[in-house]
Amino acid sequence: MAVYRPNQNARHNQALQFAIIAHANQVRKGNEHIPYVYHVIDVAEEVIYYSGLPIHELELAAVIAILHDTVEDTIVTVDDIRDNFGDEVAVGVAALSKNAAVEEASAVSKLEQLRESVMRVKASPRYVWVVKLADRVSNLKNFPAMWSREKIAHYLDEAAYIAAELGAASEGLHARLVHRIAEARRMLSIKA
Ligand SMILES: [Mn+2]
Repeated sequence: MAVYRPNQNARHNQALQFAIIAHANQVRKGNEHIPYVYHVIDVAEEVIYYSGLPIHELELAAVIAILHDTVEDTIVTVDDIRDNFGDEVAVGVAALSKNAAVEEASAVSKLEQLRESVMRVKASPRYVWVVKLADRVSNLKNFPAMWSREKIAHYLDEAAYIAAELGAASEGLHARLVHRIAEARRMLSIKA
């Protein structure tokens, strides 16, 4: 069976350099000592180690993982991604970026925003689903210090919804996510 070797993959390395530059001035929420790009590398590693995708889809998923927050969080546009990485990657990153129009319509509740974002991922190939699962696995590793118990509990409910809706794309990442949710809920109940 072919093994995915990121260090020998030109597009993977190009994506890393692109993300490092795009997120250069950004730090993790609630932990300003951690450069933001650490998160997207973690998401790509979750995809590579646990998604179980065949190698071609795995390469696409890893590249999309590395770039998944560039459009939402930086000045990079979907057209920039398309010019540098092609249409499949651009469409994947677009599906994983918050829809600004939906977000700005204040009538749209957080729950509807989540449903809309999961729906967009569901309409995409499964190599996009696995990035959404891996993103949430990564985000459950540490919570920003300023988050309240209620906020964390709500975030875990959202994660459970994502696991239920998208888990079919990867047994490995579904298991990772379900495990993280259970662990975090247990920690929350201990802190109470
Ligand atoms: Mn992310």
